[in-house]
Amino acid sequence: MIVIFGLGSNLGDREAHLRGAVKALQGLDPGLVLSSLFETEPVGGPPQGTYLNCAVRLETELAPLALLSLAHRLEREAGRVRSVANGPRTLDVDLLVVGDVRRETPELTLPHPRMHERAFVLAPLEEIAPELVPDGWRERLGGRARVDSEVRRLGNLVLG
Ligand code: PH2
Ligand code: MG
Ligand code: MG
Repeated sequence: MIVIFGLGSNLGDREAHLRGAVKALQGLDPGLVLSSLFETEPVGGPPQGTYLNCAVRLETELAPLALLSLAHRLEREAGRVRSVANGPRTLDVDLLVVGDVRRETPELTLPHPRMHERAFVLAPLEEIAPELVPDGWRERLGGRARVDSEVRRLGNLVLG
């Protein structure tokens, strides 16, 4: 199944945290597709530094809850400490889409319920999986002046 993860970091060596997560996910699918890197203004939460965000697309048959555990493990490995909601974090790994799976359970809702509201998710998603961005959502990326003030494309994450 096609799986999409959204990745974000706004604490410490942001690129290194994202790089570590992408490399670990390459273990699941060496053919993983990585979006550009975006610098984005924080949405919600307390005042905090800007984020680096990107998204990956990969192919795997792992079940949704196994993918969620993997996401949490990667966050722990990056030293993430959970304190305030939407607060600063070394690494955030969000499971956005797992094939055609639709589910709504306390531990996991798919597709991610707020992904269509967030330019920091939509901009990378549009690059790696445009077929998953319905036309109605694409309008959010159309108003360039507004979107450019929230997300700025930096180029590629260097995996080294
Ligand atoms: N993640 C959040 C809350 N706010 N803002 C930006 N720009 N990027 C994020 O990844 C992000 C956020 C909660 O996960
Ligand atoms: Mg998130
Ligand atoms: Mg998260």
